[in-house]
Amino acid sequence: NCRIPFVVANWKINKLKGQVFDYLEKVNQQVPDSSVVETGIAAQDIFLADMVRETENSPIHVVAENVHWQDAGAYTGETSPRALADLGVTYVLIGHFERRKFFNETDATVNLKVMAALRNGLKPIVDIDEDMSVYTQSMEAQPAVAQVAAALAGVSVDQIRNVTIAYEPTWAIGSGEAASAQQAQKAAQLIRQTLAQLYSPSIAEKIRILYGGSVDINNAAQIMGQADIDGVLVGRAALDPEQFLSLVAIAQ
Ligand code: G2H
Repeated sequence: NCRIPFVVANWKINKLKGQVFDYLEKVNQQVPDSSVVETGIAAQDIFLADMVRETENSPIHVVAENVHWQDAGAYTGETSPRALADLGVTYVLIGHFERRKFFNETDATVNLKVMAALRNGLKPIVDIDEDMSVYTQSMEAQPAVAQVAAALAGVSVDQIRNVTIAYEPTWAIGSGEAASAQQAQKAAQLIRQTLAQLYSPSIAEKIRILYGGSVDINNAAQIMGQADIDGVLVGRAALDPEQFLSLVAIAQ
């Protein structure tokens, strides 16, 4: 396929300032050009300005972990998509499972945030959970495909090429128990079929689908080897710069 692999580290809220600089210094010049593998690091807002500056001469993309749905206004404590784009942030995670679980993120707010990101030139990485009702009954991986349509409501054919989907089965997040490569592939295939219905098969072929949930250097090759999986969103294993570089090497 024509999709460029994409490896995204998600630091969540686990780094301190000194560690941010140290990590970037270690990985900045070690990642391949974005035409080979795209790389991104998602971090807390407080680090994004430093990260944009530090990665100026590196192919690494700076990724925000969340964004507000209004461009500006009286929304104390939120982060404006316009300000993120202005800062030089490229991508933004939207609707991560932890946002949905701990911060009342809903399909409706996810959709508002996706639209806000696209309107401001940020590229959303939209997280899709597992449909737990199916999983608990059958142990069959089944992405919450309704979340795909809900998240993308109003996203035009022109805009959809800037969207990445990340399938993250709830039970695999931070648990040390990743989906099997087959489960991940089946879920990604279902998501791609949903995208084909929403847009067209040829458009669906161009949209990247990542897998996330306990990815590490031992399971990444198998997972990324699947036909419909175009990369990984990695939490714990990507806290270490060497491991991040190993994951990027696996994606090549
Ligand atoms: C899932 C993932 C990164 P981890 O949240 O988004 O984290 O790799 O630690 O399961």
